[in-house]
Amino acid sequence: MSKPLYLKAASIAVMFAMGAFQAAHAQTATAPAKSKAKPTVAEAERFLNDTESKLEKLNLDGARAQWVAANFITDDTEALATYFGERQLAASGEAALAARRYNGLKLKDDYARKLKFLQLTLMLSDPKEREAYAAKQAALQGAYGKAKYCPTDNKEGCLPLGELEKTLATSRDPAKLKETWLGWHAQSPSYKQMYTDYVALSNKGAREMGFADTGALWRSQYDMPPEAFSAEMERMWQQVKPLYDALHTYARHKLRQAYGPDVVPATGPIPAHLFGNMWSQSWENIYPLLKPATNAGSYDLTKVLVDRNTDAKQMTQYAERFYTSLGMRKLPDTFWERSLLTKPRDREVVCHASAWTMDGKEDVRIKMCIRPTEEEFKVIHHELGHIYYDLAYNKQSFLFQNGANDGFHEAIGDTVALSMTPDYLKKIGLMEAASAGKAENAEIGELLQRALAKVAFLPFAYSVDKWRWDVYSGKTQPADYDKTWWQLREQYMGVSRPAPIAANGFDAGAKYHVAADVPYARYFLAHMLQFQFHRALCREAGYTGPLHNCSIYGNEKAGAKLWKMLEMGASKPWPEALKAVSGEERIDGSALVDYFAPLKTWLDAQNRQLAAAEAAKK
Ligand code: X8Z
Ligand code: ZN
Repeated sequence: MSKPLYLKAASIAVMFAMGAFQAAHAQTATAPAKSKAKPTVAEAERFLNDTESKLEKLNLDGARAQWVAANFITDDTEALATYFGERQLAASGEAALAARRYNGLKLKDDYARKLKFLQLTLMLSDPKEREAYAAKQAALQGAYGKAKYCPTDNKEGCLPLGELEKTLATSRDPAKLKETWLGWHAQSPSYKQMYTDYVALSNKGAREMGFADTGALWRSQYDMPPEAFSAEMERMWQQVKPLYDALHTYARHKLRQAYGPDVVPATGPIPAHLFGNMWSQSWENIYPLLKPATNAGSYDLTKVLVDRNTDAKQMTQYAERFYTSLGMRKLPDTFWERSLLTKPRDREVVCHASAWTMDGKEDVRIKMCIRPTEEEFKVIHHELGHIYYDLAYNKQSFLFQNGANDGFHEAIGDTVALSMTPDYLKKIGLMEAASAGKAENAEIGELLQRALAKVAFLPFAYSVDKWRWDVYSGKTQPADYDKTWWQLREQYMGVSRPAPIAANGFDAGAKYHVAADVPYARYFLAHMLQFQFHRALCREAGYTGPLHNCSIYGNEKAGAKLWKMLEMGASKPWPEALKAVSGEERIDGSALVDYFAPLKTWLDAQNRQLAAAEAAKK
């Protein structure tokens, strides 16, 4: 059930339990079903049309149940989400089995694609197991959404994740940071057993469908064999790794200056609580500690938003205006009526930002506890990327109402946010016309800030699913969850746990996407794709300068090109969608590397100087 496909939640996700659905590209499972007469093409087409309408209807019910459960966490809404989740799982499993009968028929491309999609799902034939699976999934969502850390002195009461994240972002007291980090990570062990049981059920469902395990099902979604997908991920990681290494080395020098050698070691991994983010997945909040010494620019978008009392609706409207400047439509009225934009005071909600399409038509919404920060300003652009994708493909038939692959869905809003240059901010009145852009190192400062969000993220995004693939394959057993989680964190990110591993801990479960079982490789892909899209759209706009200064704001020609790709939805294999916008057919790290090339040169020089200065001190 509810696998918020790209946290575009509800929609198809629900029944295609893995978001596996747009795996047009995947191999279909084996084992043909028993059949009486030889099936015909006409019969297959009828089956696909009927099944599509049936699933579409169930999806709407499921989406509503999930929406309510995420907006109002109670035992009752959890039970409703479970009820509809089980029904969807039953229907999608049944459809997948029935679909097998038509494998091998020579169908028109669209129908062949739909037949494949239908078989990229879990299938649990035992109703009890289906219910248990759906119940655990709903309960895990709820448990994560409700989790709070109650400090022992309890002066401030119990703190929800949003408060803890604020401390991680703004405090520079290592003891406070560590306590906060540990406080949040002490919550997830309470649902470790539930997660473990859930993984077993999920694997059972994947195996019933003929996949080796759920991880194999996830990796089967990319128009290539699952092993080829793992190899592609590794290829891309190797492309960007030198840039990450340079950033990590620079961060170490600066963090040592800020916190001292007792807190930040000269070699080996750096403690995870010092990066300004609960998962060390984005380092943009520690930009003030890392900014170039000679950079006079000190523009702070968060401060501007706070000083002006910019509210959640206004923040969202800024994002909407970006999309309309590209020639896209305004958001439907129901978006504003039905979205959740601020954290309610009197009830529990899942605050992790998500975008939803309910009916596959106009009923689109976001759910987000917006705070007035630069980080959240970008997240709203990200969420509206999902929403505009949903709106663009709403003329496609139900099974094609999805991204070209899940990385595409995650990349659209980020692509738009890459156009938030100082010139753009000045144009929309969020930056003084006179400020920034003049200081000696202003451009390097801006690039560094971007890299702290985008480059720091890469090994995190890569390793989350590396961990999960091993969990699903059984290579990592529950007793070793934390051990392997931290091995990967150390190996890829160069960060370490701020304290020894806790007995029966569940640090991975302190991340939303693990608790909610949302695949994560999509974000890694999105970080490659958004730079490819940005480069292509800037070209379309006739821009020829350095990519980090390009903004497509107001450029309808670039907007039209993007919209053309969005409209395709999942109707064609993703390389065709990529080609439509960029002329390229491969997801690749070179656009990202190009974008940050001036920063890489600067980081290498800084690292040489800083290393020499440290050596001289000894
Ligand atoms: O989960 C999200 C979005 C919703 S799809 C807010 N993101 C990932 C995360 O927060 O871990 C966006 C970037 C990575
Ligand atoms: Zn997203």
